Amino acid sequence: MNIVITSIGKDLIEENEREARRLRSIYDEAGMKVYEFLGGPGSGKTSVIERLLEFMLQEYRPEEVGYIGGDVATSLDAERIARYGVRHVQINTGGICHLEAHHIETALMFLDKGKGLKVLIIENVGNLICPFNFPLGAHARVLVADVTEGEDKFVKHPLSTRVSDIIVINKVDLAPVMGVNVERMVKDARKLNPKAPIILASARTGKGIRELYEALKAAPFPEEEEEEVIVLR
Ligand SMILES: Nc1nc2c(ncn2[C@@H]2O[C@H](COP(=O)(O)OP(=O)(O)OP(=O)(O)O)[C@@H](O)[C@H]2O)c(=O)[nH]1
Ligand SMILES: [Mg+2]
Repeated sequence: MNIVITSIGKDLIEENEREARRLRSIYDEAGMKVYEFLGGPGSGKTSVIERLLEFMLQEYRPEEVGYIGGDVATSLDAERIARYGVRHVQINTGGICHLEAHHIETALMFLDKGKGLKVLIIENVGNLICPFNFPLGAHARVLVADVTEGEDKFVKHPLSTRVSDIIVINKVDLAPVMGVNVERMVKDARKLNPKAPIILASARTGKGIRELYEALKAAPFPEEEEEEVIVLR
């Protein structure tokens, strides 16, 4: 038997979506590009961001780049990012498994209301489920999955795969040791999300990071058109 649960706190989600739309207009008015990184715990989100910063900082001054990190506890990720000299703030969510739009609004206060920022990177709490239901108004949502999580991650998390604008399959340097069929992962992701660029990457070797940076520059991506429903009476 397979029990399927089809609804989660609709009010909460709708309220967050309203707030996320408001955030998007704040970003746009400020002329700031916002990229959100999501994925399971330890998939390599911070490591990919660190590598990405090496490219970004060839184009932007450190004070033009901001980072907001979400984690249940510690400021370890923000401390890693601080080494790059960019503006940073860590949000500790306590027991909550995702960031919400109003958290970002608060965090922006600590980044001088986002003044002077050209790029803002948000790293969500390591979780492959909840964060995907709570958009933060970003111009691109980047799913970072990795080869050690198991080949079946995309099919087991179809919503996460569908709503992402860019899909990174990280740690490909470990694919041979793990005996993982990366092609199968690409095929599964492609079936669920026909549009998103799928990037094979390794934050360890630097593979795919330039490609990711180029893909981010193309954001924002056209919204998925709502399917028109015609009711015949
Ligand atoms: N071999 C290899 N290791 C990697 C790669 N990317 C990240 N790692 C390692 O994976 C571990 C987790 O990386 P993080 O960047 O902290 O992962 P994260 O997704 O930010 O983790 P949370 O924020 O805790 O969810 C670290 O030990 C990294 O050094 C990669 O491409 N290849
Ligand atoms: Mg991290």
